Amino acid sequence: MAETTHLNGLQSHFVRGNHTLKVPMTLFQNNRERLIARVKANTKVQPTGTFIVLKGGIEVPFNDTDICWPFRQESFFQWCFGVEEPGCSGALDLATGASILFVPRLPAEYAIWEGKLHTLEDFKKRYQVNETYYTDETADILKSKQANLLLTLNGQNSDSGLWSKEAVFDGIDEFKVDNKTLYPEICECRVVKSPEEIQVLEYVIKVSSDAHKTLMRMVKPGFAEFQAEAAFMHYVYSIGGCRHVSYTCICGSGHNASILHYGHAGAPNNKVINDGDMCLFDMGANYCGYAADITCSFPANGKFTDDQKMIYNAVLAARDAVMNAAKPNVAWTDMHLLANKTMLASLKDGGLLIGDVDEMIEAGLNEVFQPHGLGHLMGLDVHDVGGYLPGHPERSSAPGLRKLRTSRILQAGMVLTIEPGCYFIDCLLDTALKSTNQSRFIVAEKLKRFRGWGGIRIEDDVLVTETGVRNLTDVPRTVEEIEKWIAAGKE
Ligand SMILES: [Mn+2]
Repeated sequence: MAETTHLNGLQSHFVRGNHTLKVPMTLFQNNRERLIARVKANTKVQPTGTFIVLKGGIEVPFNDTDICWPFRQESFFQWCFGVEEPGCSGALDLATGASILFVPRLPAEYAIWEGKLHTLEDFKKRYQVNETYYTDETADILKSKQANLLLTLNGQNSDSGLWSKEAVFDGIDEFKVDNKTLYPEICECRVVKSPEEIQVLEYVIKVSSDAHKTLMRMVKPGFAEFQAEAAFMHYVYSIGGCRHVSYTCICGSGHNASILHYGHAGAPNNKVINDGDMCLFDMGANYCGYAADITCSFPANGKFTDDQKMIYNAVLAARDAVMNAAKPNVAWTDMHLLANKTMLASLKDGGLLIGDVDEMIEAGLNEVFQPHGLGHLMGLDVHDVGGYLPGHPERSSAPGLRKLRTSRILQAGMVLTIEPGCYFIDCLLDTALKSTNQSRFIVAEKLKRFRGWGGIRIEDDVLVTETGVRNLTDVPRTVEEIEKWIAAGKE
């Protein structure tokens, strides 16, 4: 109680209520220490007089209006400082490890809209940094600390192609700036999760799993896709304190399950779910910046047909094969091919394909049925950084593999999604049937049954351990488990 008063109502951890996870600020302190140690060990930079400078996210207005999108902190800055407010920046003294947070100097009248303005001392205690100043003091403070080299962040995100926002401030031209060194090192740090980060990921993945399970029982023919989206968002916020989801909810049913990014503005989860539809729900909450990314595929009426079972089990076999084979020193590209081969072999057993599975891969048939990668790194960003960094395997040009968001060799501490899928996408099937090289594997008569059928994806979030992977996702996965779970909900 005394502490709360002393902190002026501010707390020194991230929490949303009495029942949500308390994330200690030591998580970010530990990240900063890991970064400083890595930059010192891996680069030729002289620590004395060198400061890492990071820019936090800023408010983004709706077009030309004075209303802003709900604020989401910039991920590199979040990783280092865990700061909730926009417009901040931070510096780390490479020689001493000291952390400095710069916050905007807000006019006194902002208290009318934002409530009592926090002091520099409040921010220092709230975020457990060594020093706090206003952003307009950045150059003076760094000069007073004899800074001569600033390491700023300039790098291209290998998923979006967009560039990070480099720190700039009035007076920066009085310093030497190196914007090349930092990016690969901080990305590399973000690839391997600390025990404290894993706790947050476990939490947000558990909340998201529970929301998916609740939805499986809620959905019935006649229910609309957007109601599933609404129920997920309500669950993760009210139960888990997750104000944001990590990406737009994908709530496809029937044919829509074959649209990889269904739920976008032009197709906003607005179909009514029919009896006989498969649902493909890809949804993940976000807590303290950390993402979950889970996909469940299940029959809307709770009972799989034989066709649904055949396709579902082909995808499940791919998922199980990867779950059992993934471990440190294994190449992610090999896991992708393992998943593809396992799935194609099952589709062959099911009578949809004929011929040799290795030849199917050579012909690129794997990308016809699964036109996306097996999975991706996950952390503060749902498609997390570090997928393609110097010193690691480059993107493959082979069908299927070229879609991967990373080709890395697995290492303990990575968190990834495993998300094989099988889809019946008209434009891809039309092209495949026209290609003699691909059509020779397809039983066209059997395929007709699956036109407009949709698709299946099974997506789990896993942690790479010393000996294998630990699945952090907790939802029913086999046909029997799903049918039992839904049936029990009806009783
Ligand atoms: Mn994913």
